[in-house]
Amino acid sequence: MKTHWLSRLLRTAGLLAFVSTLGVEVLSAQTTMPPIGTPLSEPPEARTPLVLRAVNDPTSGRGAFSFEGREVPPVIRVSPGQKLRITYLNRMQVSSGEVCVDGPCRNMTNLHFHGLHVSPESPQDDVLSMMAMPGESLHYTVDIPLDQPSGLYWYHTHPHGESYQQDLDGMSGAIVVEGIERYVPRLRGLKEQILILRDAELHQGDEATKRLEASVDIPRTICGEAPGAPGRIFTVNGTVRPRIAIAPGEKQFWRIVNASPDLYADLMIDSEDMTLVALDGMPLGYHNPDHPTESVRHVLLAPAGRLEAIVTGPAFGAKASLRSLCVNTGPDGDPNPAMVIADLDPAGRQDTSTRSKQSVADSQKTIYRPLSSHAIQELEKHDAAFVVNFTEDKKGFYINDKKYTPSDDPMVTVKTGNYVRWRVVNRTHEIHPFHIHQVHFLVYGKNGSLIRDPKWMDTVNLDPGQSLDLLMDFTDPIIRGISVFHCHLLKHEDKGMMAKIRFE
Ligand SMILES: [Cu+2]
Repeated sequence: MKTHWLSRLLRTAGLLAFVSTLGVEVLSAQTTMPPIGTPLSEPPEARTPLVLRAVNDPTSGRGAFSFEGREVPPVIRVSPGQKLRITYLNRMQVSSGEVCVDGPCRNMTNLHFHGLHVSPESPQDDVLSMMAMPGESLHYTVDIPLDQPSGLYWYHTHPHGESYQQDLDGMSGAIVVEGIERYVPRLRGLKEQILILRDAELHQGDEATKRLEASVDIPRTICGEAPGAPGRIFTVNGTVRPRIAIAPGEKQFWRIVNASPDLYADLMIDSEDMTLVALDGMPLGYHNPDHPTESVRHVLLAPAGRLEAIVTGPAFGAKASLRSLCVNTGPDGDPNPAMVIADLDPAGRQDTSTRSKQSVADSQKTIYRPLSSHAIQELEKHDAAFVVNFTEDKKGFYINDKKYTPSDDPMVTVKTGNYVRWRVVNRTHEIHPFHIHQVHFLVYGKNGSLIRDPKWMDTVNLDPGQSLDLLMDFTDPIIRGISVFHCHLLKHEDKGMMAKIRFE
């Protein structure tokens, strides 16, 4: 987990190599991180078509997305039924200064559109055959279906063996599929805040780390069973602990993506419950038209998870923060302490220009896909059609005793057109988030018992020893071809906790 000394050495070496090849791609150096308490910055927005570059930051050597000349990944806004066109240029260095699981990173890259119900074949959400080496380019044309649930999705790179480092470096961004106001009309006119959680690395023993830990109020006592000191804290849109302007009593629509490769966020606002509107991009109302919102105290967001909720500004003088509670990652896990993520600022100045965004999707028909409890009961009568076992040992991470390699055949073949029951079992001593590309699933059973309030997700956490029963939505005939499911702790994915699935 900790940055290896070799990594730092190679990073420096890579930087020198890059300096000697300057002129290939002109870059502006990434500015240093803004101080604590800086107002939340809003990422730039992009609409299709767009050009995204993968580059190495000239100062740190880290991988980064460059958009319109700045190293700030855009929020991509699309409407259901649109084609998302992205030209993705790999302008990273040939020799990397960073270390991936099998040695120096090769700086190969591609894009995954996490949560979108689109084809896994080129030129769409294909992370297997689409791969750009430095100097190469990829051209994505992704058909967003008309019935894509309106909500928050995200894009990130997905080259097997290098996903972790690129994601940790911040090669990710949010995607908004517009039209969620159709499910919850009172969202219209609310100020929207998009919060992208990424990581700042801690290096134990140095003064800067002590200051960073103190600045986000990490308790001195160890939480959970994982040994050692924490290796990360969260940033929001690139800042440690920003202030978010929200007037007393004001309602805002917060859309939060956990883009960290391995930190969990158990999110809570200390002054109030949040009104949950969507999880993992799926509006609650999409399957449950009678209950489009739900009051929640805290929500666990595994790496890759998203939460969309209405938040109310605290009274003047009241202190309120968005914080993550301690997550017990298990005895073999990594420390995931409680920390403050952002402060709510009732006196903050607001930019009112971003309120009430109108989109084509507002006038589209609202699609509902309720699944009756009778239908669910019928599906529950059958045994699981497929069982995913997560295991690990000192040599690697496995699904059903198999360590992934790119030349693998699919581990499982499914016929599209049906809901199918799967079971996922965690046979390790640490937590793992299960994710499958292109598909949402209903998490309806835990350790053999029914969950009272099942939720549709695309990434779900499993505690050590736990089994979850999932109703996989394989009904969409668009999803044909070979795709993957994996642990979304990306270091585990890089080390083999992934498998292929063939959709027929
Ligand atoms: Cu894992």
